[in-house]
Amino acid sequence: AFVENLLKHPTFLNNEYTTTFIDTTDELFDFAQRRDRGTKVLTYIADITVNGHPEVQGRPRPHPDLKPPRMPELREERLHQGTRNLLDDKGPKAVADWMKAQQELLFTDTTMRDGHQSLLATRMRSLDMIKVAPAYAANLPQLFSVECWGGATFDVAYRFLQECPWQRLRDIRAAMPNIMTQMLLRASNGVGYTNYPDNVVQSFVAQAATSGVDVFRVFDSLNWVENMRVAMDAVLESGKVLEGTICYTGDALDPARAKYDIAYYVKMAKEMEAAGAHILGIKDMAGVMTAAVADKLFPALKDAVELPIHFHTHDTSGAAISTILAAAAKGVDCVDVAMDSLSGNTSQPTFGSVLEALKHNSRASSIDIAAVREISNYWEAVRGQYAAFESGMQAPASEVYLHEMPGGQFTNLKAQARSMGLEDRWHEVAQTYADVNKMFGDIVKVTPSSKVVGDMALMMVSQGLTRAEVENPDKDVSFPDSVIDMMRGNLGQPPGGFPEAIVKKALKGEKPLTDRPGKHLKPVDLEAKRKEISEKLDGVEIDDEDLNAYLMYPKVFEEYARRHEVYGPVRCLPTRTFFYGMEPEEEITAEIDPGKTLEIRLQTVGTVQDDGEVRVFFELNGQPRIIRVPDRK
Ligand code: BTN
Ligand code: 3PY
Ligand code: ZN
Repeated sequence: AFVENLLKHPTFLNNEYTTTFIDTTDELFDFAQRRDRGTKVLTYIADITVNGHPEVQGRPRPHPDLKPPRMPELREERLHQGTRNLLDDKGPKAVADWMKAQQELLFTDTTMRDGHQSLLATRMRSLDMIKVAPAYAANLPQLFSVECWGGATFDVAYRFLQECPWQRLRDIRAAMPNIMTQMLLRASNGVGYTNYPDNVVQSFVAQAATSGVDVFRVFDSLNWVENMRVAMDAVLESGKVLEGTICYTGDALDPARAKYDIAYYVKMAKEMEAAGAHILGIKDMAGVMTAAVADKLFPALKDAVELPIHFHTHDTSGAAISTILAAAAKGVDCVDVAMDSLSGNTSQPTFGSVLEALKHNSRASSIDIAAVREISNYWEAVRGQYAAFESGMQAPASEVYLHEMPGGQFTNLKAQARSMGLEDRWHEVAQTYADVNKMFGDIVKVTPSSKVVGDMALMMVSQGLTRAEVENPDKDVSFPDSVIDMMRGNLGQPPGGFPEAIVKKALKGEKPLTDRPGKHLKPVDLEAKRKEISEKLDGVEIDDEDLNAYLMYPKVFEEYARRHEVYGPVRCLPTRTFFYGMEPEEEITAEIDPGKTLEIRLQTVGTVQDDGEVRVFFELNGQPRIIRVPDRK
């Protein structure tokens, strides 16, 4: 171990050592380093087997007869050229031109991002995605893109899944080299919940492009174009595809809500085109656009801009297919769908069913429906492993037109309500969410503005406060921090600003910002930050991906890195093992590097010793190993 430490030491490697180097360098004797990755992974399995995984405690378990997911057979040995080849060869403008030239409706599959974000609390692990990516490449080369990154997945990967989202991206990219990857980027909020300094946003976008993102869907949570420019310019700079995106809210045909009428969207579409977008994204995050609106909105947009249009919606109402068919009839170029077994309800509409509905239609797709079904069968088995994260939503609900919650928030807010003992008052929460929206001036509700509205609604229901009481200047109300932050202008400005009275009450007279929050944030010294986190982590090397994660989520990244030091590459474990540990006599294999496989057998779990530790007996590649873990139960 000493020699190993010596040979790895930077001073030694750089030939900068002197005769006193060994005597004065304590870390050479730090043999904790010796724990190899196999031992670390065994420590994780032992810990979960003895103590359980806190995230699945008390939740439904996967069915005992659940079969492991099996990747469909690959139909072609040589991959067909896809959109990614076009982007590489001819650039983003050529991709946009190609889209417009297609008669058939194009598709983005969202299963690996919004699908599980909206149905399984974003808990899907990388391994389950990477294993099926070759089948996408071989069997669905006509896909426009695969949305597999961004939104909430970045944070959840580090925070809850103990894995590196960048590695997920690189691995999917490598396994699916002919189809474009797509991410969701919250403009100045990056993949976080608050505005970041401009150079942090720029650095993040550049890294995402380098690590494998091809299409950036950029939106702002208040539809404030000013607040999108830094992120959009960074995408243009990277040479990747910029999907400048408008969030759809309300009912564009309702004269009582004239703020978000057709003219509003047309104006913003022109701003997206002027900002250099290659594609216009229409993001109906709650799934409230009806077919009647699509009939009017899309022709107006097509008239106003030359850009191809990419439509995203959710099926919370059960009516999303009707909107998609209307959009297709009006010339929308591409739509988002999810593989059947991870579609419907708060997720995207059902891929196979949309394909069937388009048969015999002028926009019919050349995608092989049988290939979609086979991949959906794979996802069905994957989904079964995540039973603990199912929301219990049993049916579509027209209530979405009342509350307008984004699909990705709905199940989350419901879980939050449950944890506050408010689950049986859900419909009140929904009504209050709608009231808060009106009180805030009828705003776009999407991460992070949707979280602010949700925080306020939960606070009001739990404290029994009505809208009138909150608005009453004589009643003392203590607002959630997120509300105060938004009223300060830290998420930017909605059209027309926030209502003065509520700003005044929340800020107690403090003056809000009304210009771009990023203008007030100092650029971050990136190399100083790299040094800072490296020192916190006892000198480990921080690469550019790590640095960008630290800039966005300092605490989450640091805690991930510390756990990584103890538990190693747990990403390679099967999902069942990751959440439930192992049974005595069970054997699993885990590929820790390409071609390097660990054969792990759990023999038995000992009893608790006097020191409060449990010994867990394994065989690792045939060699006996004993791992001691504390009993924390
Ligand atoms: C139809 O034929 O049913 C409606 C018109 C389709 C025209 C297609 S839609 C995708 C592509 N983008 C365009 O602007 N025109 C073509
Ligand atoms: C996200 O920002 O994570 C979303 O999915 C918004 O719809
Ligand atoms: Zn969505």
